[in-house]
Amino acid sequence: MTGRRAVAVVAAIAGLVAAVPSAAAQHGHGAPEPPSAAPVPVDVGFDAFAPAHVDALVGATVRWTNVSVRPHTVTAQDGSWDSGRIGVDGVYARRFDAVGSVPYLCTLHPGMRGEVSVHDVLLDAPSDHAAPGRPFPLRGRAALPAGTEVAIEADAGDGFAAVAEATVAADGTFGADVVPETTARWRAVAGSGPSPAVLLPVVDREVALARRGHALTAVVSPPAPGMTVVLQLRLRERFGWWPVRRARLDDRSRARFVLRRRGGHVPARVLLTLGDGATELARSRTLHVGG
Ligand SMILES: [Cu+2]
Repeated sequence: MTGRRAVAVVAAIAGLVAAVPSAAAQHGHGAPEPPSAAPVPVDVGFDAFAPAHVDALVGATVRWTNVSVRPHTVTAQDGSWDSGRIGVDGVYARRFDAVGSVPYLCTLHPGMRGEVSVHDVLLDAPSDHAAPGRPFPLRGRAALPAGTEVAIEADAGDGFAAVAEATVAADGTFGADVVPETTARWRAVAGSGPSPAVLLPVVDREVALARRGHALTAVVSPPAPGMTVVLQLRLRERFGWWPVRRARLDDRSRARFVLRRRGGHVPARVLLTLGDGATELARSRTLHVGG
């Protein structure tokens, strides 16, 4: 039943505790890339650009790669620049230094159209859902001097309103922890105008925890397959709750932890977290394992 498709984790607690520092040091998968990061990639397909719309920071390079079996061009709609023929597997890169929208097309197949939107400020699309009333880290990048103030705005249906402020760091990134109550669109405002809006879904989730023998099964509802859960144990020798194992919810929104421990009862609970494994969204009741 549950065990087959569940994430089965078998580990000795002693070994898990020893592994905690390395787990804590892991980088969250949603960490923002610095503004000087790799070019924005666009695939040139048989009859379409993918994605057809990209957002880029001022000064960023967009890189088109012909992944199809015939030649194409990347040509500004106003004729101001032209890649020439891009052969199969060929690449064309162009840097964009001015804010604004730049429509382009393929002159060989004029139905192929795309657009580059260039901005002073971009908000990273959240990779996780938020929970109501809990802090959520919003991150972004700016092509603006360090120290520039960035207004963080939200629109839950009544129009955008300022919610938080952030400051551009030396590496061009900025961030603010916001506490959303409901699903909303978010944007950053600085320089020449607002960033494109990103949607931050807010979902109130519950973590049910059941024990059978040495196995703990966590079920998150509403379903959240792929999201991160963390098993915590309250360890007397560590003076509190410690994360001992991290897992991803399977396609049935479950995770299974199998514990082996000699002697003594240990309180255990499971947290639903952001991808960083640290920012809590919901937590289960506490059960006792071992003994
Ligand atoms: Cu073409």
